[in-house]
Amino acid sequence: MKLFGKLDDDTKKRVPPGQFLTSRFPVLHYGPTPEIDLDTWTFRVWGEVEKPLVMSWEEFSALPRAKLTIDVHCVTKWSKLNTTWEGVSLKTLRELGLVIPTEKARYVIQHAEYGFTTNLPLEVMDSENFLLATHYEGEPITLEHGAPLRGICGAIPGRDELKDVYFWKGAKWLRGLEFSAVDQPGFWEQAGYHNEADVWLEQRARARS
Ligand SMILES: Nc1nc2c(c(=O)[nH]1)N[C@H]1C(S)=C(S)[C@@H](COP(=O)(O)O)O[C@H]1N2
Ligand SMILES: [Mo]
Repeated sequence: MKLFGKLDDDTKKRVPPGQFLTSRFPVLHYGPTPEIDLDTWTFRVWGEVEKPLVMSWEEFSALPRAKLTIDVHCVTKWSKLNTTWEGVSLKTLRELGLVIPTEKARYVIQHAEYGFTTNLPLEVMDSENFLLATHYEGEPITLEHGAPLRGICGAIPGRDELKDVYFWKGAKWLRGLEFSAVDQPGFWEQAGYHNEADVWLEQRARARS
């Protein structure tokens, strides 16, 4: 492919080692696409928080939203630059007092439909390049991409101090967040993917012991 040869230096810097660019938006997940009923849908927060939270779709969609443009990097080696999302940040949930992690909270486990989970350190979920997203490119996220709510994570160009993790660390069809004192490797992490998933360090597969 000649594609990479045409990239300017600034763009090349945004492509992590071992990745190639795509302008498509591949759909990748394990298992079937769920059916969602927004009338009975809930978003829950539990575990190491001062008080558990349950919100309806109506309540969740009334929360203040933030916009985020990130480069996303899939462990299967495709990267997509400049994807724009809208949704609710963990920072907003904290500022509104809806989520108050306890002193013991160190990790956040995203729980999705069909029991899919993925885990991140609290400080990664808390940072600017992670969002609980409801919209993609100005439109509600489509069902195959994780409607009505998914975690998203990626790289903000120029913000080298932020940790960038592979896209599997954002759960599609997200239904809740579990705060935990101990780490709990999720679905792909248990299947052999690297627990930390740093895209610049190419932490793709778990090191074999
Ligand atoms: N619920 C759920 N979320 C998931 C996955 C999954 O299997 N189930 N796969 C992850 C992986 S490996 C990737 S690369 C992204 C893909 O998101 P996309 O289909 O919108 O491109 O979703 C992530 N979130
Ligand atoms: Mo992936």
